[in-house]
Amino acid sequence: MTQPQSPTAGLERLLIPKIDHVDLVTVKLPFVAPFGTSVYVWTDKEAMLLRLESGGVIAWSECVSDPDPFYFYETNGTARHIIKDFLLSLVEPGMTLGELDGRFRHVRGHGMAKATIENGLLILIALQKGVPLLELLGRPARKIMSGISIGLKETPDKLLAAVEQAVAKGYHRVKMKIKKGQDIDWVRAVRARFPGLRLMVDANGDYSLADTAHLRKLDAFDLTMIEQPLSYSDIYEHSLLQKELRTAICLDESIHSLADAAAAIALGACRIVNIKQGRVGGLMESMRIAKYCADRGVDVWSGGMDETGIGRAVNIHLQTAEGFTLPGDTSETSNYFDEDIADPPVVLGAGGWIEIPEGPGIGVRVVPDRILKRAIRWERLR
Ligand code: OSB
Ligand code: MG
Repeated sequence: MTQPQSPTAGLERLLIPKIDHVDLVTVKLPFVAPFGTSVYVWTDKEAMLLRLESGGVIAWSECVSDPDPFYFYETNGTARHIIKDFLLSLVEPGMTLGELDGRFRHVRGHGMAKATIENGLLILIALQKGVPLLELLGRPARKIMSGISIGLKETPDKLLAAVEQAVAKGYHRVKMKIKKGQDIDWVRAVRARFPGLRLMVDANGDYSLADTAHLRKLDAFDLTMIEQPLSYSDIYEHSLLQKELRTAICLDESIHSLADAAAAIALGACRIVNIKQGRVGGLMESMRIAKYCADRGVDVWSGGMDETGIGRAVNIHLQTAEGFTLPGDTSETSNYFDEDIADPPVVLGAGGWIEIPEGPGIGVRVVPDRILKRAIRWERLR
């Protein structure tokens, strides 16, 4: 039997160019409205950006961590520390991305920090070759499905209004956040108003196994999935819960690597996987997970971290990879920002589809004036 081709074999052979300058630039962008989960409410996006300069070519990548550890253990502070003090010195010109991947494995965890560098290098190499990122990834261009994540609202009416607006725009699916005490009745209200809508919920780990009977009530609403109902760090208890639910469980927070995804699938802890490229350590591990899932009939979609236009574009390119079968958390830029740091913004086209930004690299242009306007910290590392 021949070994199935790894989806990242070609990428692992790419050579790292000489890097002339490395900067970390933190920008702060106000959200158009607060974004609430069961854990925390964010009112702005504080994004740490990596700027790589090589032979006059400039590549930007985005670290998807928040300033706080309320979604994930990594923060902008830990990512800065790991990038500055451990990862950057491992990057040497002339070595392959596969070798770098091997070196990065000596640093335990901290996938968001690793992804920032790996993605930055991939974008840089794509720019230097003059090809779109997806072409470097070996993927054909295609339109991407859209999806919106609606945060917790103060009243059911406000939730219904937000869903109404999303449906009117043509989003392919709607995700609503839930938490204990703000779940069954709220989902029932949305489902009653939008019977045919592709609808899912995300609990961000708010429940425990003691809530099994309560969560089973969600089976009545024909949801495409329930995302991360139990603890952010659990896989095993999700396997017990999945046996009690008709609705598919999707894991988000619990999946940090291909090994985690394999364990979750083997245990029957989920039937769907949310891949956030940053949480799993970058584009290459994302492609490995997506292929692994595709080979086993497990659906995969791209999550989002309410990224600026840089991270948003990376997620769009990633979704051309094999295995991304479901609409992700890829919404219009205007869902989060009045003015982003990159152009053009993401907009839904006809039928709710999203076009891949054209041109070399991620296809969006980082606007220097907007970076300067939004920067709260600028640090030259090399
Ligand atoms: O749980 O998927 C999540 C945003 C921040 C942290 C965690 C999550 C989210 C989202 C929004 O749901 C996704 C997006 O629109 O980018
Ligand atoms: Mg989630």
